[in-house]
Amino acid sequence: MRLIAVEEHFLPSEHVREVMAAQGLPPAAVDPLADLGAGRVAVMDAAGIDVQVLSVVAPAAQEVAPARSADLARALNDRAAEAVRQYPGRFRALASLPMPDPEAAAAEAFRAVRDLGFCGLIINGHTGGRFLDGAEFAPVLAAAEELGVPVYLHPTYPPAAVADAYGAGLDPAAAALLTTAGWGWHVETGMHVLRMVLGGVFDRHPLLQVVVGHMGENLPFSLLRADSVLSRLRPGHESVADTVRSHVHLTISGYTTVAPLQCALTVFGADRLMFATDYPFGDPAQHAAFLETAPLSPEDRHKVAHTNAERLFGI
Ligand code: GRE
Ligand code: ZN
Repeated sequence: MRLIAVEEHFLPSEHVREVMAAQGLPPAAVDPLADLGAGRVAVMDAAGIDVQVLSVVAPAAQEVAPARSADLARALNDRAAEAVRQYPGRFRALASLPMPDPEAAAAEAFRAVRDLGFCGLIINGHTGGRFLDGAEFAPVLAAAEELGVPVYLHPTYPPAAVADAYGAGLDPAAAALLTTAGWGWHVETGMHVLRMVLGGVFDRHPLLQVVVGHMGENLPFSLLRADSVLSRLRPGHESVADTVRSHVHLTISGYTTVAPLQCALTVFGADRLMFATDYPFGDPAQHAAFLETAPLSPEDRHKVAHTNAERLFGI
């Protein structure tokens, strides 16, 4: 069975310092992130993964000065394009965008998709505390619509006020993990999607399709509760739950247990769920084994493994 993994990260070693400067320290997995060559392909082969859709690790080009972000995003995208050329058929890529300069971000989206053949865009959460319902980001979302490619909405490090509030009084290491991969990233990304609905993003951008990882960033579990509270804010509109389910796709990245999978399938359906491993933070072999043994019909297993990604990303 063809296997396409759609949230697979990289970070060229020459950009580690600049990309991770906002966090004060580089991510632990620098070596596998930097490898876009034979080592990465060997990991894919060992797990039975045919295609990795590459993206730069968060926050990519979103935490640098606006004047620098466009050059940084271009350099990161050029490196991904080189890997795709070197391993045709094994790699595709999502464009990193200079979100601090939204007009430049829209221009880079056009360059990456039209000139470099990228199959989607990735946006790492908020940009300087601003979310995608902000009017200044309309050119980027309009570019995604015009190009016909999805936007992968990936978690990023929380705004300082959020990290301070939820980290206060905790051991610094515990605070850092609780507000990121241990919980905070995921609720923030689910909330970002709901902000987009309430802020009218999908009314203004009816063709926009968004992908979120981590088995839906808590949306499958909480969508109907949110719907019952929030839909009354939008009388005369499609319900919040239906809006989310017609604009948002999920990936399993980082999740290899059955209960959340069943919740995602029940609430979103098998046509909106895709395989991803969050490499190198997730274990590709473990994710592949999970998909192989998960309680899915043969038809749904094919949808999650490759058919949905082929259709959405044009792979
Ligand atoms: C991710 O990209 O989702 C990620 C990281 C770092 C640690 C864990 C994780 O970038 O899931
Ligand atoms: Zn990730």
